[in-house]
Amino acid sequence: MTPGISRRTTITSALGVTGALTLGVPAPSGTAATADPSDDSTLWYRTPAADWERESLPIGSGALGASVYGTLATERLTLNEKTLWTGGPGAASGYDHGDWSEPRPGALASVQQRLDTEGRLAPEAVAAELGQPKHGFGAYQVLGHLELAVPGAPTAPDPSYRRSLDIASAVAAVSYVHQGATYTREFFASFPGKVIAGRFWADSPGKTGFTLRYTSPRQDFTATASGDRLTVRGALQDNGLRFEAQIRVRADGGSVSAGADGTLTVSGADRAWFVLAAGTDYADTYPHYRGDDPHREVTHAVDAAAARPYESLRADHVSDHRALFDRVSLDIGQRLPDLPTDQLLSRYTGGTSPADRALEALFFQYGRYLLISSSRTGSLPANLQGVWNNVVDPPWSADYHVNINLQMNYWLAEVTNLAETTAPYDRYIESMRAPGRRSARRLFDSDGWVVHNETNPYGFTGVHDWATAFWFPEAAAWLTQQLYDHYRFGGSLGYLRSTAYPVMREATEFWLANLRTDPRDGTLVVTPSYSPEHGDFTAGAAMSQQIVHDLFTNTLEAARTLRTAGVRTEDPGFLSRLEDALGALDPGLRIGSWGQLQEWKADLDSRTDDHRHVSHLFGLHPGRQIEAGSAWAEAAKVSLTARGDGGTGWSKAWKINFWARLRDGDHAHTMLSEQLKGSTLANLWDTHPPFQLDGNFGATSGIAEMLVQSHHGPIEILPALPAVWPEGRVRGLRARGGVTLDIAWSGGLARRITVRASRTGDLTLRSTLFPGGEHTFRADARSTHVFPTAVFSTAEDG
Ligand code: FUC
Repeated sequence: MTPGISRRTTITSALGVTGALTLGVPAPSGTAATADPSDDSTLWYRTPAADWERESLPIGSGALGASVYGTLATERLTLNEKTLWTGGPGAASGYDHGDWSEPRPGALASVQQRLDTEGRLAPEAVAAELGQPKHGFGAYQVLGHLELAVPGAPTAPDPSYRRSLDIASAVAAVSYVHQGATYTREFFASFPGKVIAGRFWADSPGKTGFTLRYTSPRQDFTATASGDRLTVRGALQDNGLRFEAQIRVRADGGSVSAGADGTLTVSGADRAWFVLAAGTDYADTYPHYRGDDPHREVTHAVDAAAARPYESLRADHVSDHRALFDRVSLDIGQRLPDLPTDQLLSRYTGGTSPADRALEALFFQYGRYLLISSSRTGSLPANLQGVWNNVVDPPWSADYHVNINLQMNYWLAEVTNLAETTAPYDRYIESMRAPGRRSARRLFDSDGWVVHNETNPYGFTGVHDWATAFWFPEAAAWLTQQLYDHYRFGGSLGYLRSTAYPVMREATEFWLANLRTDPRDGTLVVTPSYSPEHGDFTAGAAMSQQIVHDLFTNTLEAARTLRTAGVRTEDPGFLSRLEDALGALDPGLRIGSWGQLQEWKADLDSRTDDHRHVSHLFGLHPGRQIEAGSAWAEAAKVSLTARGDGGTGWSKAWKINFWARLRDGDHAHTMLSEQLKGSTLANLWDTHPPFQLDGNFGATSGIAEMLVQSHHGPIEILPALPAVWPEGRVRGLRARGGVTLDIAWSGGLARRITVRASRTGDLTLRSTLFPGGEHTFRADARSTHVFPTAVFSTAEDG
């Protein structure tokens, strides 16, 4: 943990008294000492990696990624550039965005009519009417592999061998002793430097050398070496997307030479390092999705990095990463034993040991690390595998599934103080509007924008014909939730007006045009409606209704906020149309025959159903329609209990969030431990199986939800603390309303709450700390508010 430092701060007491008092506050971002390799933010191993999926260690700068998994003799980095995708315009099999190639007049109305009369339809029957074969969707491509063959390296690791990833400084390393010398390799991906960098050195001079080579599973490139530079250029066969990577090697002492076979060799150096830049001619602009040839930018990035001292490149990287990473610290009583991470994981029981706490705290921070590394301004958002992929045909194309997965990737972003990482998400959603409008017109003959079950970087907003996963027009509405939440957390009216609201409003237009009156009860319903990947098609499934309810509620709130602020956004009729529709909307909340929250409008739920999607609880999380303690929450608990504690990695992660929202900290912790025991690989990547990163992000979000919630307005402190975390403190979590919080607790109860507000206004805290359980006060944007006042008498931090 970053130690507190003592400084003079102006604080306002719980009683409203303002005074200058001395108290411990955490060190500002970026000033913490470099992590000790044995501290609680390092993953480390005693053996080289043999398996990419289970053992590689990921580094990334958002646009670029590498997974480090070499042996002693050959260090290996699998390389990624986030936009390297087949499919889209120019794809060999043609491309139509998933929109129907021919108009289908009456097709949608006929399915709706059949649902009115028959009540339910098999997914295959609906897919036959509304689906079409998928073509040109494409897949995320590995960029290639960087192999560094080290002459004379030992074949087997010595006992001092160590492979590590320090997630606080975002540096991966390998070290070992050989014939009396200590050898070290380290790697990082720099967001400010726009390069991946690596350095090899030994503690005695002249002993560093390697031959560096680029390899690829595709045959679509040329690799040429000249001087200290290796240039890889190519174009994907499928769609002609151009890509380029350049690597430059530098050495202190010794020599660097280029081979005719496209290799670079360093020999007899004291230290040697490389920098690598890569890019493609992808652009996120409909309809062509092509921009400039990457040559200029790649050359510029690699030359600028190669011209700098390695130390300064590294220092800039570390401070850029720490400026985000260090904002949050979590202490739940962890004590890291001298155990490599794979053993820490295999010995984990979810019990009371400080080693179990160490894994949980590490897993929490790892989700933050992975988001920082895979989602930075200037490229696409984090995909199903973040940015890391080692093949040409990854599972589910390593795409953007939007029936939960992409959304889950960003659940942690605001609450764990990484709001900047949502910029690529916003831009991606924004760029989906143009093709999404086209899909709305071609499939629904409607205004608004739409996207279905999964999408790619080329605006695939239509459908395909995998019967249980092709139809989910609610995705657009769900995707806007994060944009509105970004406003709720950060409070920027400019953002709400220019970025969030236009996207929300257009998604709202779509649903205003597409809800239908249910002839059975006169409510407005989504039809056809499909509870993701589960059951039959019906009208008005719970998730469909709850998502539209969420969208309408958010859009109304946003429009009123903007109107109050004097921003003209509306034709006068829009708000009243929206209010009327929300009033007539079936809210998607029904309690069924066995006390469960119904997944469908008719009572069709089976008690023995353990499907991984728990879609009908959307209103509990990530929605805010269901309040803890209500009858709906009780019914949700019945459903969740019936679904059980199993599931895929991301499903378990979602269940952490659900139980936290139900204020059952012990059950939330049970789900966290189920995820760690059954759905986490040795490198702490979540596994569906296979590897899929949404579970990491969802688990970090779930842990944050156990500590702070603010979706209903009041800020709930420690709403779901499990018995196994009786003492602890968290620093830097965010709550809606522009609030940053530190909380210290003991005996399972909050002892001190520190609030830093970014704007002046009333805030309500809910905590056992206050008589009656609640305290409302006027937060001052320039002050730190500490509760309770009694703590003022001591300079102790915590
Ligand atoms: C959703 C899930 C699957 C998988 C896929 C990528 O469709 O139902 O389990 O996670 O996304």
